[in-house]
Amino acid sequence: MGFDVHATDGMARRGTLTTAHGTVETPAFMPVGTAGTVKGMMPGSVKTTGAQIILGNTYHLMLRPTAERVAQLGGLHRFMNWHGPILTDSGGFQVMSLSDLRKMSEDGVTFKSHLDGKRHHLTPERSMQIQHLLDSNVTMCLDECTAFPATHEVAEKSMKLSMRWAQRSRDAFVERPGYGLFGIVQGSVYADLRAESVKALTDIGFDGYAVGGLAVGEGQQMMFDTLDVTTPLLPKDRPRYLMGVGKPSDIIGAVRRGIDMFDCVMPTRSGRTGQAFVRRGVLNIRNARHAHDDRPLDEKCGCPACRSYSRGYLHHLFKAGEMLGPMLLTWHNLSYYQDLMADLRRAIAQGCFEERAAELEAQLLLGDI
Ligand code: PRF
Ligand code: ZN
Repeated sequence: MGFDVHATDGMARRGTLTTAHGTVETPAFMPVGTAGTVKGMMPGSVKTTGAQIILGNTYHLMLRPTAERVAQLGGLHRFMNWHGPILTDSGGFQVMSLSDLRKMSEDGVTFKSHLDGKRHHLTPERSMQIQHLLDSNVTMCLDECTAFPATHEVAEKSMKLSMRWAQRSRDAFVERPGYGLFGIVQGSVYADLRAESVKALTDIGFDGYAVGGLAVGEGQQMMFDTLDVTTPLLPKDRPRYLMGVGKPSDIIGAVRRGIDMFDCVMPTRSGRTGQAFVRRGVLNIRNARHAHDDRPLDEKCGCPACRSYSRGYLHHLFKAGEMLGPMLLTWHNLSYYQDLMADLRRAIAQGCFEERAAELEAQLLLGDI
């Protein structure tokens, strides 16, 4: 797997990630396709928004339809008809947030499926095997996302377990051209633990480095402060991925601090409930003030929801419980996120990142009219 940095502006980087299924321009946003689908979107439509890579989940796919079934049906790309790059999360984070009766041990995590209550055991080795069966281009190490808040002692123990699992993940990962394995930095909000985690991972050596354990309730300022003591320690020639982030302002602030990749359910999940991201912030299309509004969601957006439909119509779809409403808002929100990333990439390439970032941040604070 290749990664080239084409331009830098301050700490912000403009790069290209090369995989067996195509290239990804960074900074990049990965739409979440948890269960083998970006909810409410056909893969061709996801591509139309500008997405070049999507995220899949070990946890969901191992439970249903199982990794072996996906492999038998030609791998995740063919199974879901997305032929571009795919990154998969390793499962640990989703086990902690979704499953019942979790039990951590040195070996791995035992849990009961949220679907049928069946017991499963996930180890670093099994997570590598599952992501291999899925044919994931970017495999993530199995880690433990330390809950927030955590004492220094608890965060240290948790980070050290994740580092031992990172070594086991590295040992079990089957290398292939155009495929890669990312390590995940943990250590909660403690600078010394983050530094120790970076050292442990860079000693092992990975194709990319994720920052995990953030966006778990610490707030934007503490997340930025933690990035400030983490990204400067990461190798400059490898991609950096901030897991599960975030709001548009989180993304702008993290790109400013040297992050190259993001994923978040926010544009898809909030689209399904009627929340739309627009240049001046967020709006809820279910609000009565939109009922008689003939304007598009966002004048500056070229997506189908904005090109062909009024806010009044989208409001009607949500009030009537029509499935086209969530579909159109998902399409719009993903387009918005991809437009934002393209805007940031252009600004970095042109050497005007700070000016553009400040403009975008100011616009977000205006509020929708
Ligand atoms: N680890 C993994 N996946 C994640 C996280 C993590 O820490 C987060 C934290 N925001 C989101 N997704 N493996
Ligand atoms: Zn739109």
